[in-house]
Amino acid sequence: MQTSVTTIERFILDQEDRYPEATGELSNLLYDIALASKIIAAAIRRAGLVNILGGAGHRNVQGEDQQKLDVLANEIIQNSLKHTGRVCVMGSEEDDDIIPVPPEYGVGKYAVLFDPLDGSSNIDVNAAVGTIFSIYRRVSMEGRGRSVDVLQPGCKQVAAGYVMYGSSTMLVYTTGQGAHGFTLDPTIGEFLLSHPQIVTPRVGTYYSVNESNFGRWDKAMQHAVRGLKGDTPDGMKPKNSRYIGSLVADFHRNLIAGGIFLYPADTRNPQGKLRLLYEASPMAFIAEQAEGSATDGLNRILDIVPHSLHQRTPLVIGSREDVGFVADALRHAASRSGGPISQPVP
Ligand code: FDP
Repeated sequence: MQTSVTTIERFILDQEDRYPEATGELSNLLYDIALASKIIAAAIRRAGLVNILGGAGHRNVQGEDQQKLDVLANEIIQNSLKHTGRVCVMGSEEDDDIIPVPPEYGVGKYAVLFDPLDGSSNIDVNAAVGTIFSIYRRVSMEGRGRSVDVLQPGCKQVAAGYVMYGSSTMLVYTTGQGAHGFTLDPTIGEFLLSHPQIVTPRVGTYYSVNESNFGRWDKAMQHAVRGLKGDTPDGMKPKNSRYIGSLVADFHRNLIAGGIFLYPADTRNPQGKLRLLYEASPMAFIAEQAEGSATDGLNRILDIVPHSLHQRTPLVIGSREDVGFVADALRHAASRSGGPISQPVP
């Protein structure tokens, strides 16, 4: 039996020690989120038993059916954060507007955004789902938090992470000092350091995309994806296809094994499907910290300045050379046609 392990608490505190000016607030906030994710993990494990699967009977702001676990996970995270005095405002993929901290609680210097249960269409089939979070330092000078505190480009994130509820529960986070992964040991209820300083391969093995949308992409994107499969003269060594349809699970596999995940714009989703603030930006921060990269096809995700809370973006993320290959293919196509890039096929 191993007698020396690194818990997430110890790891976060060790990292904080490198910054003598740190107050410990961010560390505690990360720990609050880790605790919330353990409660969500426990709820997911019990889901099949306590019959809480299925739609909760109303639609969320994206027009999607809400699953009961989405609602539960959303509540769990908000309840774990609102009373701490560390947060000034929250934003959730499940809520239309920013979520103020209730007046009876104090506010702190951080704005937290989260997708409480991403990939929720997978819940009923027992496939992996996840929680994604993103933390910004507030920019408003006083009072309670406002929209301006959450509408910040991804490069301003102070921390981001995700929790994957799979065959085991894993938490991966970054504060800008590399990306680190922890696995929940259910016997002691602690996240233990299992993947320190993750570095994703420069060239990946996998490509992950919903290819049933192929006919809805523009020609340039079609060419790029064919290239990933090695089907074009300018293409790469063919990659293997893997697509779960759960961003956290698809991203995590590619992060560890190497690969590229794409959710391009298409005729049904002209701005892309995924949300900039809840999905793309936090994943992009982690990808870059693991030496990968993330674009909307051409532009760095972390540089996009959001104009609305639920803004969507195309996303191309993963191994650096693969993401670069797609950008090159899109640029070439644009220069050949002389037209704009990434316009969906009419
Ligand atoms: P879901 O709709 O199940 O919540 O943005 C949500 C998301 O899942 C991502 O997790 C996933 O990568 C993507 O949508 C899957 O979309 P498609 O079903 O259109 O492939």
